[in-house]
Amino acid sequence: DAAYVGWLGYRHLESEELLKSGVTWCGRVVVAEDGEVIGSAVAELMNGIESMLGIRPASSGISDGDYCIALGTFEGGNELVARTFDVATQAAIGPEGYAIRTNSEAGCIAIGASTAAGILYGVFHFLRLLGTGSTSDLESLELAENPKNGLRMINQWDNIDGSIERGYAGKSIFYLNNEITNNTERVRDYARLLASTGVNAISINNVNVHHYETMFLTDKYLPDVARLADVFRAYGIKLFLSINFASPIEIGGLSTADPLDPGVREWWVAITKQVYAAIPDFGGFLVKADSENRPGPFTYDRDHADGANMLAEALLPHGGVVIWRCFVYNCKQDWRDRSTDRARAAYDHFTPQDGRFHDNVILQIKNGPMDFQVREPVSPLFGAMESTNQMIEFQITQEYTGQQRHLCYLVPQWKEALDFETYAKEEASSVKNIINGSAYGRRYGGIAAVSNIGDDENWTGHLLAQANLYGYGRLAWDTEISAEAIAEEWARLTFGGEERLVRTIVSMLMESLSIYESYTAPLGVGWMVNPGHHYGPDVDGYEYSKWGTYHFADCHGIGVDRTVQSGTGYAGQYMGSNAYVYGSVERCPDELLLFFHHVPYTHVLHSGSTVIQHIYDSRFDGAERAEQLREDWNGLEGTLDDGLHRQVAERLKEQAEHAREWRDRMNTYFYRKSGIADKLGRKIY
Ligand code: BDP
Repeated sequence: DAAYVGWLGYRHLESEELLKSGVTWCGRVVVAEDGEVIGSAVAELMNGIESMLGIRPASSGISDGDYCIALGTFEGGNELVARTFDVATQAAIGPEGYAIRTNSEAGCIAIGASTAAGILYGVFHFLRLLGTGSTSDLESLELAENPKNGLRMINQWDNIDGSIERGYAGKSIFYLNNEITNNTERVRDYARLLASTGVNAISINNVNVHHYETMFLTDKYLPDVARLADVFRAYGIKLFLSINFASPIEIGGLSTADPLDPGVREWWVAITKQVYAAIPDFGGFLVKADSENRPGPFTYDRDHADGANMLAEALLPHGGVVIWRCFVYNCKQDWRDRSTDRARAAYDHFTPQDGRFHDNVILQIKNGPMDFQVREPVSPLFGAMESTNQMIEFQITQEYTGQQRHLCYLVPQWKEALDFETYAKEEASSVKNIINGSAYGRRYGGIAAVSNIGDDENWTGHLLAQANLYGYGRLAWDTEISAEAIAEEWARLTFGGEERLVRTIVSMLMESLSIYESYTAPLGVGWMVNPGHHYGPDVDGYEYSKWGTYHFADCHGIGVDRTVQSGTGYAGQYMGSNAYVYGSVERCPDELLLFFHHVPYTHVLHSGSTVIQHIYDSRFDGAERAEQLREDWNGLEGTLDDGLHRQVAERLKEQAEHAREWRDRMNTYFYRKSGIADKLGRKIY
């Protein structure tokens, strides 16, 4: 099924020229090494070539003198590879990188790397070149790539009962009825999809670890976890587990989980050893502690460095890492004291501990200080801990961005976060330089993101939401590619190269985030969603609850004062001119105004419009543009598979309806609060 194979459908090539060149060069695959990952690479290459070019390549250990593709590690004994890449090229290729070069003299296209994983990524790159038609012939290929980030990770929020926390595409592909799946076929297909984009790590269970998942560390589940690790290993992907900080109590029979208690520490050492006995290349632990009712070191009056270091010591002898989440805040607070502003929490908790975390601890920080809203400023924690490994966490699953019922291509949002200048140093200190470790010379770093897949036939519920999964992996590999280039690659690979089709899909994707933002939460307001499930508008749903999420709308104005002078002081957590810009009502960019400032409805924006008029305009405009998305897609009928067309058309129809609901609920609310009419006299329901 076309939706199931996604961007790995390897559609038959349309360009005659490329087809001809492909048939010339791809008749034989020469590979001198074996091993699981190389095996995956070769299988993928053979299948991809067969499907795109219509020829099944021969495969052999040495060349027969005719044109071929030669694969191998530089030292792996493939003579064609060894002689195609000079010493300098070889030296420039890191552990997961690769080089691809057409060597006309030797009659081969060589894909060389220093490891098997590099070969796998090189093969996927080569197949992508063919599939996107971004090269017209294969005569003169010459390229080399290394990933920009060490860890390129996916976090599953799957539970052992088969449900997925914040999942919008069916049930888990990993679990069913408290058992780990036997359907490794589907897991393998997922591993292929991920590896093709460059992902190299996965945590397979929800960060909220409940009783059964706590037992993943025990004999009850460990053999099955190891089976999953086997599947991922063949695609260069390391397996991680989310752990329960209270495991020593829950499954160890101890009376405490105090990280400084010697018995607790020994328990972690022993259980970790057991995990490595089952999975020798196990990645490590992902931890959500002292957050949203999860246990953690605070119970014992210890801090997060104490907790993380205890686990780090258990993992160190095996080469594992602790990924410690910074999503730590008090979810039972009220707005009594300004210093309890939820936006401040991660920075306030973690910066004082800089330098105390062991070298194999990485702090995983959500892109924004709150929780994956459509618009948030970038977390001020990035760059603020010089002696600590940091990585960024994105949410591919569209919890607050339309739950895969609305189209919302998130790559532009992630890109903006990665490009954000922190001013932590004089130069090269944008978020991407912090998290890749280069700014402070840190050993570990990277990106993680919460997956958006389930057991729906098309993986992501909304077919076009596949672009977010694809885009995430590509961006994690290369933070420099543009969101648009990624969208185009994805569209070509998934739907073929028909120009109008590609253009339309790319432009729909590129518009979608701004459309969603404009009918839901313009000006950085956030949180006006239904509490609990987070879908659809609710004007005051979170306003009088204790989750720390407020908009403070009254009859005079709206927004949260986070300035140092009169507000929560959050704006002061930023460095350099960021603090100044965000702290100033005049300078703060319009799209974040209400995140940082409480202003009257009549406040005039940089755009020249007032806040209240912008609230109306953007909702009217957003709802109209959502309708336009639907029409654009409808105009594509007949240019792609009917079934695929229909499933997206249905979602876009629902989106257009719900966008109108957003418009009407929000506009009515603000009209009643403010008493100020729409300048254009449009009907507000
Ligand atoms: C929030 C989700 C919640 C997660 C939490 C987290 O609503 O389900 O458990 O984030 O990241 O976005 O831990």
